[in-house]
Amino acid sequence: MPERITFPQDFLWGAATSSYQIEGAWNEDGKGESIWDRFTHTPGKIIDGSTGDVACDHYHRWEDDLDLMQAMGMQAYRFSIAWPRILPQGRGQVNQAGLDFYDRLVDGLLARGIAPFVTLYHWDLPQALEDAGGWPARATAEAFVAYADAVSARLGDRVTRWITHNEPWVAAFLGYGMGVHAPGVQDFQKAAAAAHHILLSHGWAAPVIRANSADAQVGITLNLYDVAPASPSPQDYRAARELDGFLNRWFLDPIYGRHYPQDVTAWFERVHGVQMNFVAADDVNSIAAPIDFLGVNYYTRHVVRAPDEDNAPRTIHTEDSEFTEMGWEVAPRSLFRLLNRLHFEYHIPSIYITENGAAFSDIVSEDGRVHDRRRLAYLKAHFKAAHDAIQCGVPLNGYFVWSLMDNFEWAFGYTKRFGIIYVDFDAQQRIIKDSGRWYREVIARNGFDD
Ligand code: IFM
Repeated sequence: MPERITFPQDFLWGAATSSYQIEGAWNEDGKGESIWDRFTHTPGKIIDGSTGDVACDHYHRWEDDLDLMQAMGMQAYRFSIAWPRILPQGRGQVNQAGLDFYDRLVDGLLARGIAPFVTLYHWDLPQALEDAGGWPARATAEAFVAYADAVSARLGDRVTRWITHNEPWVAAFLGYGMGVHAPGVQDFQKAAAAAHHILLSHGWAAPVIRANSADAQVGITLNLYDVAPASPSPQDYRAARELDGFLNRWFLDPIYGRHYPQDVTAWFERVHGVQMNFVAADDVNSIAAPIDFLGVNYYTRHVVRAPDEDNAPRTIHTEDSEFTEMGWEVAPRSLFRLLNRLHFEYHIPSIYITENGAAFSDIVSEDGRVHDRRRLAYLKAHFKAAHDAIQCGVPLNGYFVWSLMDNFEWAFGYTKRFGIIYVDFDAQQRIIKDSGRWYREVIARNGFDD
């Protein structure tokens, strides 16, 4: 007999996207240049030489996309706002046409009974702000607050769920440390300063959003991992603790009022020469501004082995595990462990999974369908893990699949497909994949048979 898995009555099911990955229209209606426009227009940065200039052309096709969401029974939609559409120079003059686009989008969602979850920053920083120092400069955090003010003043009467930032670790360390994301800087001192200013801007913006949006629930989304040692050796334990500090605790601790973890600041200094001279007296209190929920982006776990030399710890691939096209291990039980850890260690009152999904290579079959069996299995296993966590008392309130549709996967261009809707980028045709069809049933039944 299959086991019936049922979620709590008010559990929200949705899907997520981000502006640069789907919108296109990179220079229309007064939009300014973003760091991702500049980065993708620079030869050699993106694996397939592609850009987000057109992407899914969602800027022009948003009504059809919302109709598709409605047909799939989506209850919530997480999308991000392109800062340079609102403030082409990053600060100063507001571009009304940019705000109008998101105003229509929000109304379109509400008219279809879909709750908007707005992310203010999903990596498309106005290039003008980057030219003035980018996230390593404190002034960018101040500019973010003015931007959050402009957006929440316009949409705050209808939008109640606000996410300040998406994955600060990625924005800071891939963008300014390793240089594989925009703006392509390789400087760990700058990356650490960027991470700090992103968190600071989050803390400063939270009360501003609340002032503009009476029923606002404000949160932040982090990319989090279950990190385990490869063996019981003290060396591997230490390496796992370091990676956990770098990826998870560096963000969770200050957000939840515990300041920056000292073992990680020491590690940063030892391994990357980072000085924490960018932290001003009251910053840790600002970062710890009360928030209503935590957004968790979960994709994989890390099994860690100590490095030979005193360098960054290494993630190893476990034999017999399944891996996605990103090379990420499929590890649903680690989602269960992570959610429990967040609940018991940080006492978080409300959690949403704001992203979870998998890249697999999809083909359109002769019957015109996309039989993405592995993605369906991935989602099912992760939904089950989330359900188990709820049984343990974890206050998980909703789940957003990444992604609503195939899109521009950053440095990988269009070579990785994460969607539950297939996109033919030449014809801009959409096909709901088998995973999307199955997801429609899950939403309708608020659960599934295991
Ligand atoms: O596509 C990204 C998204 O923008 C942020 N989280 C991870 C996804 C998959 O890499």
